[in-house]
Amino acid sequence: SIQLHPTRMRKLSSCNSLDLIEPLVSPAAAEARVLVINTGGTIGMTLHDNVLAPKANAFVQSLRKLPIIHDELYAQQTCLYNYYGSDNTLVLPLSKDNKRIIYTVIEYNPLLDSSNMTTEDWGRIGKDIEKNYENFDGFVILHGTDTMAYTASALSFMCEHLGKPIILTGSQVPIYEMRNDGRDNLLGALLIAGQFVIPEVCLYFYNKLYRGNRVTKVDTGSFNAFNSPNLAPLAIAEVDITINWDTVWRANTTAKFQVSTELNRNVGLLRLFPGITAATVRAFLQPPMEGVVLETYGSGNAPDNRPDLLEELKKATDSGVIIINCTQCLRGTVSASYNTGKVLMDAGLIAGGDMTPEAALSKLSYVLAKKDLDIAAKKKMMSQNLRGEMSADLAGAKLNLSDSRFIQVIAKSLSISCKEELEAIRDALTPPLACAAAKIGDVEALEALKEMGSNLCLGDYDGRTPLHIAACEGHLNMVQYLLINGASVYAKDRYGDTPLCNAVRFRHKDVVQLLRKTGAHFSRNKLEEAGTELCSLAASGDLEGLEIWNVAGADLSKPGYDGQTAIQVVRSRESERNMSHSENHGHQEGKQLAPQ
Ligand code: ASN
Repeated sequence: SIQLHPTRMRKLSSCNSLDLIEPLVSPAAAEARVLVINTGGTIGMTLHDNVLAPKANAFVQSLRKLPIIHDELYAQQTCLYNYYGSDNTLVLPLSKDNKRIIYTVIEYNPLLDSSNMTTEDWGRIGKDIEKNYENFDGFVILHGTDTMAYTASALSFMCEHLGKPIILTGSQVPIYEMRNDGRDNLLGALLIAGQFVIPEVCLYFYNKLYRGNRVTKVDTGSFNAFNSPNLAPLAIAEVDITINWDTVWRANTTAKFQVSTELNRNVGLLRLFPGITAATVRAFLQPPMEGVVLETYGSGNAPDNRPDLLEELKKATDSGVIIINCTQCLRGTVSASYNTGKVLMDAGLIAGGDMTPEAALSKLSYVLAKKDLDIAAKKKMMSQNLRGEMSADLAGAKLNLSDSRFIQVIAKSLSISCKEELEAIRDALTPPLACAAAKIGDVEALEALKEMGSNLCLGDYDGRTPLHIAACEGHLNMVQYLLINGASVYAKDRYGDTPLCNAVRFRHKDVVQLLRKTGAHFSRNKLEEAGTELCSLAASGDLEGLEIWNVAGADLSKPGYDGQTAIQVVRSRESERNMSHSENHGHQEGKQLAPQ
């Protein structure tokens, strides 16, 4: 039999194509939802007068006809259009991991060649994600390649406390052409956004997933158009999709997701070149300029025999302009190795580490817009690593797996010595060990596992993460520890349960509150289903149960399957109780039920 979410199953009765249902739909295929925001770019362009320009209202229709991108039979069988109330919701064929990715496409008007993108457009994308955050597991932004690295960088800063994947992609050749890279890019982005909780703004192109604020466009004519010179890809999609979990950026707060659309536009990029005049530099640094990325030579160098030039830079930083020193080289970092670099530090520039100019510029724009910070705080923020946009100065503090006694002992007993095998053992062993530590609330043990280089967000064989376990057990400080060490509130176990579901089930109100504060929420389906569960709690007079659901975000006035709400059930129970009370001449005490 087909197994759909019960809500959609029920709605099948209102669907005409009921007779189409056959056991073709894989049983127990979990569904994930992805929102696709189409902003434009080559992927949806056609030729007009021999040049490419965006074509409106054509994209979804053409996707619908591509069987690798849309499974029409499944859509019919499961009444997809009926349920989502629009025909811009499509579904991928079943993934290798038995997942169905349902995606809804919204199209901007006008669609833009990305050369036309502005900071307002970034804000619009951010707001749309924020508005739809709770209804989707991940987001795919279709975007032109020309300024995609800027948008990806900007969104990475604007999206504060992000817990779900946001993946930008596009193509070099329109999806309407026979040979194109758009189909593969879209498909890869959807599969990753729907199946992996990578809480980052990413860019997916030519089989690779990159951190969005690390990329730059390097090729106008190759399908392999992007490069992330200073950070290895987060994932590679070849025969399998391999996620490099050690590189994935992890949450370190218990704050809720929000998008900051305030951006300061008085920023600029200035590239040094031999013979640049002081007048050029002075003109560039005039008010209203507030922040500049200076693209310097090599490891952050500038002429040290040009006092006129250095004087202009110093005057500007003294008057409060923030100047970031980034290298013109594609790869590498600025460092204090030469006198020609030191003179820039003396002139008040801030080292930009290995940030791309795109990342440095959008970070300036984001930081300078923070009205509640003074200039010193803004400068400090600019030199800090906010979203993985720059490499931390490890100063020899690299984790060394072979230092770990525990893994060494196991490796020895299994006659294993090479690094890859050691890592494989670590990865196989630590998720269940971390879960065991979470079960008994042993934060120290988790700390030790973390020091071993283990990722505390990985799930065990059932996809249950330490956060799930700690939520079940009600270990509040353990939950707190995990959240600030990268655990995801959106992790789902094999039964589709999140830590929030677990905390509600085992009635740990304080844990529910903390998870909610961090942005945890029930899925739309779960909230729709909740009515019946709430009514049954109400019918058994379980007020504590009702309260915990309420704290978790459920709506107590949501009707159950028979149209009654939990509140109505409580009331009718109460009046029944009163009646039997008076029938029994007030001699019998009923169960405590009256809501306070
Ligand atoms: N000009 C196009 C754009 O950025 C280039 C592309 O998408 N490949 O919108």
